[in-house]
Amino acid sequence: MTVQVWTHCDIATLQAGHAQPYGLVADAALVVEGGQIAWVGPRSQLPAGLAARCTREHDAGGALVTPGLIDCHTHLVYGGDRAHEFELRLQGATYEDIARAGGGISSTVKATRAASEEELEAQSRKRLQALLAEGVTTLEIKSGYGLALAHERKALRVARALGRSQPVEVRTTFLGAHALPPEFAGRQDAYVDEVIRMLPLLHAEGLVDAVDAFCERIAFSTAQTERVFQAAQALGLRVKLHAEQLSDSGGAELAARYGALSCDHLEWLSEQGAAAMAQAGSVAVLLPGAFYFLRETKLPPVQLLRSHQVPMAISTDCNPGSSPCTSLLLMLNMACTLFRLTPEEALAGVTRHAAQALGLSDRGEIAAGQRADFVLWDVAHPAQLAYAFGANPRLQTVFKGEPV
Ligand code: DI6
Ligand code: FE
Repeated sequence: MTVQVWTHCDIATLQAGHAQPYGLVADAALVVEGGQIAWVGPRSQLPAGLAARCTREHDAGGALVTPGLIDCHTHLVYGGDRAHEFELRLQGATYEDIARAGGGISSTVKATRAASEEELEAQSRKRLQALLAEGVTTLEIKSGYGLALAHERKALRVARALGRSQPVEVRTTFLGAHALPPEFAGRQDAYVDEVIRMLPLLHAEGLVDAVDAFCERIAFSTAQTERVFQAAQALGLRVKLHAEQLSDSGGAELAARYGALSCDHLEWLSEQGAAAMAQAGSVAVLLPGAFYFLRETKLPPVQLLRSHQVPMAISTDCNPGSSPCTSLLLMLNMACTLFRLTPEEALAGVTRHAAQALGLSDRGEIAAGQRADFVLWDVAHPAQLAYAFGANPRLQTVFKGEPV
């Protein structure tokens, strides 16, 4: 087996509990064997026996190395776009007005249903490639624009196919309870029954890694969300929730009771919600792109999350309605400028805490035993990744030990 070593680099390991900010190791060496990290530390301390076994040496040219970036909340697979609604909102309509008038998510449902699997994959691949160009090595993709068995299946199959054809690992989430499809107008509970019927069928086809719902006054109630969670639990699937984005519905407390991997958005999160998340070990996924694009003014309670020691992740929420964004680096910047995270918190939010939000313990840090997913950057200090916006200083991505 080839043993590879990278030298002439500084490494932001992001290891939890490391003595240095960002888990920084200066003048480091990184040894990779069989797609996994075998050793990381100061080059001067590289064991001679291990150095002798290295068959491939990479000069990183003074780059900064971080873990591969993880985008833990996306709706990347969809048809069409919603630029027209953007125009309407600029004329004064709100996101909720448009949703209530039958636009919003419903218009993307129409376009997604109309697209063939091939068309959907071609459109979605472009968005994925933009994320990969910035060093993303793992991402989550939700369904939720099909809202009928055949179309939810189509979207999830596209998500899986993208993961097979691109150097990235895709984790899929079934978001059948995203919006009410037109054929169920006025019959919300009947549609929740349908969601519960779809879930085991899609799961049996290997298309579902986790289950999500949109718990909101314009979407599904906590009681309806709970029925979806029970169906997930019966299949042994982990849950997550779009919670307290536009109002405080108590979704975070409900999700915590089901041991949710994460609660996402959270602008309206209450103190009880934060406490419940802390106790359940749920990650808070903050989505500055949606906050920015909808011109929200209510900030997520970052200080509350810190004081309850709830880990914070950051994601693009890539979707056509509230965050048509394919830049996770821009989200790093916005998490700092808009939400006042520190650059170190933001970087942990797209690495270690994003991995936790997906229930993945084998990535998100650079440490022995972790997957060898990492990125070489043309920056001198990790804070520069959050500081410069619109820049892309990526030099190279290494995915499962292979330079891509
Ligand atoms: N919250 C969001 O921000 C996205 N979905 C959700 O539940 C928006 C989806 C859309 O507008 O298409
Ligand atoms: Fe979302």
